[in-house]
Amino acid sequence: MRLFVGISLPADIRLSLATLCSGLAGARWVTPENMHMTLRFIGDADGGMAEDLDAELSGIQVPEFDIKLTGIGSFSKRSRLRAVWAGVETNAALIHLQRKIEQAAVRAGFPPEGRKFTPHITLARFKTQQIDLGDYLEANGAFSSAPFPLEAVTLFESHLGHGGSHYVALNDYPLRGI
Ligand code: 3AM
Repeated sequence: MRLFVGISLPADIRLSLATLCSGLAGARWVTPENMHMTLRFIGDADGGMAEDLDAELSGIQVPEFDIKLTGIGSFSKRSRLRAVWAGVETNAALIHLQRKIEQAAVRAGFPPEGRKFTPHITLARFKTQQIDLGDYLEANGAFSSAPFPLEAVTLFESHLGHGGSHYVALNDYPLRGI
């Protein structure tokens, strides 16, 4: 199974993100039910490793905290636009939580993630070459959400399909006080 650890977003936040999902030619927009924040992509795991990961994630002790979405960013590869996303206001508690999840993944036997953590919520993916984001950023770049509590981390299974991926929550790990 193909796994990742992430955050489910409240319905009202997903609805406000959906207002950002138009006005870019060639975009494959993420549907509101698929919107999430990835904390750690895990990739393929067999049942035993998934169980070890589940046990490690259950042991994480981090207090609940608020996050706030702000701004629009993008990822490109070899100067080709790959994704447009909503950003997250700088948040030391979120970085701390992500480190704990990284440690849990490594303890469960997965290779360390080499890439820097850039918290984001993907809104659109692209396969085409030249896309000018200028008008879109002018219209949407000032986006921000109300702060909302991050109450749990979720282990997701990702199913790749012709119509796009869909994600199934396998388990939630509530944040709690220490
Ligand atoms: O949260 P986003 O949408 O940015 O692109 C995939 C998605 O990211 C990413 O993991 C999230 C859940 O599927 N992903 C897919 N394959 C990946 C890989 N090989 C990957 N991230 C890193 N390495």
